Amino acid sequence: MEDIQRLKDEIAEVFAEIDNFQQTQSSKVIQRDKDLCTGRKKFNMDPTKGIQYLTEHKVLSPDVQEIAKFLYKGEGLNKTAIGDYLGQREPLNLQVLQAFVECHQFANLNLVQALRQFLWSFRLPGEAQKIDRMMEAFASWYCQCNPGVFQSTDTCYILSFAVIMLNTSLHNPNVKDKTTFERFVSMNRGINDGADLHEALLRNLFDSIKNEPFSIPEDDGNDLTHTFFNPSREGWLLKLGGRVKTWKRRWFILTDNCLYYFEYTTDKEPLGIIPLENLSVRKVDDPKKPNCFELFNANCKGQKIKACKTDGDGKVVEGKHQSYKISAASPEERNLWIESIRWERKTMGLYEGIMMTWEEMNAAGTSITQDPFYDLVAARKKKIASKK
Ligand code: 4IP
Repeated sequence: MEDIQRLKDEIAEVFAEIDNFQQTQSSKVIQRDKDLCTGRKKFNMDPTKGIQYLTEHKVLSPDVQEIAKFLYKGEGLNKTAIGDYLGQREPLNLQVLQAFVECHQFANLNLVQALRQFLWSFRLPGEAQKIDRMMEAFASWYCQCNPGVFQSTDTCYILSFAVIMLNTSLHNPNVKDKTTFERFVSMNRGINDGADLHEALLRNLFDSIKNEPFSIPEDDGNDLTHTFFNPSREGWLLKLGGRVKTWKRRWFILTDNCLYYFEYTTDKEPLGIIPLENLSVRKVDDPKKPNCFELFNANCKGQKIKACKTDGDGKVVEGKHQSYKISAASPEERNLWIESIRWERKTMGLYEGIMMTWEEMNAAGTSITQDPFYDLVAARKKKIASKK
């Protein structure tokens, strides 16, 4: 009898241990899920801090390949944040960029198919140097996966830009003069280390873009904190009211093709949001304030501009402006704002944004332009020309 009781006790003990073990295991899983969720949120607000958090909490190994795979999978990650992380110049980020590019399988894909894959996996940042690094990494990996297609990485790099520009030309309704196949061919003369690429190859790429534009990853856009991270320009400006013409000092942030204004720099919620789509910007004079510029809708004069603002009770309402008159502290600042707004309009998403055609680039010659894409491609063309 005693033996049986002892056996029963032992069995009960083992069950209790199993129970305990299962509980610990499941609470570990729950904790890990929580950490992963927090890490993703942090990443979307500040990618570097997010990765740091995930590795510190052992959800992610600090290994370059693991980080790259995590970004490539991209579950729950904002594609703008991924682009931002990959574009940074720190040694770790550069290594992750390389490993991230190598997660893509480009073998036996034509350049357009590879670009579709690549440009879908993150959102290209607006800064020229970052785009340059990413496109360079792309071109070199494409060439490694497809040896013999191009004479050099530079050829692949230039053709990738040409294809992105072609996409703009064929699918952006604002571009009236659509690039023909003949023009596409002449745009790409001599880029294969002095020689021409096969017309059949160019035809293939041309038709592919014509039949289907690039898809641009859209972020949910709900996360305003992230939107204001890394703006194109920010600063104090004076804004004239819509119906009641009072000048208000507001903190302006230009990002993601929108102009936001706040009462204080530290405010999380803006007082107003002006989407720049369809708007133009120009210098104007005002009898009361110096250095003014104006946002207006050139196509629908006299109509209200689509914008939103918070009213006195904090409710979001439609804006009432037919134009936004804004005054800067100096003529230099005004010019910088005008240029930045124009540039923001142009580079929105890059794909829509490269408005300058190849002919315009060539016509601009060596003169300094406002267009960083011009400089990127021009530098490569020069490099190729010097090899001849
Ligand atoms: C207000 O004047 C402010 O100038 C508001 O600017 C402006 O809204 C209002 O325009 C204008 O009536 P008072 O404060 O003197 O009443 P802010 O929101 O920056 O405070 P906007 O649309 O410019 O934000 P209307 O159009 O809402 O009247």
